[in-house]
Amino acid sequence: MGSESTLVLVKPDGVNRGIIGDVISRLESAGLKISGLKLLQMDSELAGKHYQEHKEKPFFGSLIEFITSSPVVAIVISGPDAIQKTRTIMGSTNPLESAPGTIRGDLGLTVEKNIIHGSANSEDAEREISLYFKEDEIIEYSRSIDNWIE
Ligand code: 3AN
Repeated sequence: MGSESTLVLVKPDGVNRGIIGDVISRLESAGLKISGLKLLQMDSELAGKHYQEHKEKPFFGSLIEFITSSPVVAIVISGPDAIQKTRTIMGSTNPLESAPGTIRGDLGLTVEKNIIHGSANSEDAEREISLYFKEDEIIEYSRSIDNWIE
């Protein structure tokens, strides 16, 4: 598969527990590349756009409240199969069901406090990246290690 990009958020629980570096390290260690990175405070408008598919869900209100409760780190992650690779490293939504070795399996607590968001598919990735990053905030570059990864 060719290189693709996905949107990762280190959620408020990850930021406040001081494990931003651990999350980033796990993604980097898997060969994925950071193409964009920022700390930001989400407001309810951005949160509503981000979670638009969950608007009708009973947990929507608490989801918005949680994601806007403190800063988050937004990251554009790139690499071969970056979307699926990131989802695999994340683990499943419920940390109790996530495999050990995944971010949520090792560090997550509940379906809400599950540390990380990663785009579900290429359509979501494109839409979500554009919510957080302007074009000139995403940087394409080569690393010498890319020869060993791609
Ligand atoms: P994922 O983040 O694994 O793709 P989604 O897209 O099904 O999961 O859900 C988006 C977010 O909504 C989850 N990361 C989680 O924080 C929250 N969420 C999902 N299901 C529930 C639930 N039953 N109760 C509370 N929050 C939930």
